[in-house]
Amino acid sequence: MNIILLEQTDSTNAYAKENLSMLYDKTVIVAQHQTAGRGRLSRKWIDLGDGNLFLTFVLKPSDEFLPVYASLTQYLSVVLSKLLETYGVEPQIKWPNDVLINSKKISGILSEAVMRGKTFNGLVLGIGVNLNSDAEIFASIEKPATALNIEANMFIDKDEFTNKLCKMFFEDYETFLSKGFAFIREDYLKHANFLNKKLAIDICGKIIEGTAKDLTQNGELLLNCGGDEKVITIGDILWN
Ligand code: BT5
Repeated sequence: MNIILLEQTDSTNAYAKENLSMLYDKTVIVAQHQTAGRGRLSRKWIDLGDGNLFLTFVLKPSDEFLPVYASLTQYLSVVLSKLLETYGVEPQIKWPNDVLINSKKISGILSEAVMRGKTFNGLVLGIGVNLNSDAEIFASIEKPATALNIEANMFIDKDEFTNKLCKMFFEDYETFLSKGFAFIREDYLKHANFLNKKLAIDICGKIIEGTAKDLTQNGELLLNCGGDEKVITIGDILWN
């Protein structure tokens, strides 16, 4: 594993994509600051200051895209949840991969596949974790958010946290790739906060309502919509 530390960049995912051909498999990019952090669907990831983590894993596992790569974000959400637990907090996973504490978002994950024409060049798997933030700063985010220093009531050593996250991620990475979602299913479900609840899901602007019944073997959401079972592969859970 190589680590590249940047003082500032627009987005660690964008940096990784732009420099992908020069980066080895399993390179980790960490930025002290992000000026244009990205979320999904053109949303933004806000830089809450120095003590927070902005990290991208550069992954080049094969020459073709395999379906298991789609659940790497869920794998990372489980790795992060296990690490957060060592700080004495109780993380919850909101499908597919947001990590929350006390129903407030502490982390977001964004995976992007990089294609050149039809050739798969690799994945950039980005994660933002709020580690040290002032409570007042969350007003700049329109949804409930939190940071580990607030939830664990202690200063968080960012380097130590980063090293542990990378170590835990790569420890089971190859096993996850060979076994798929089944490998993390139990741990994922232990943290899931959405099962057997009535949910509204925003699927690219279309809202679907139903009860979350289970996950498929690939980590997709099984939603019961008035007796009709739907498999949801992408979308955002909206809370009422
Ligand atoms: C995500 O998108 O949650 C994925 C965020 C991934 C960020 C990392 S940082 C390193 C790497 N480089 C990047 O440029 N990105 C990745 P999404 O599910 O679309 O959620 C975005 C929403 O989360 C925003 O619209 C806000 O509501 C909320 N949000 C933004 N910044 C936040 C923060 N710092 N803490 C908690 N919530 C935040």
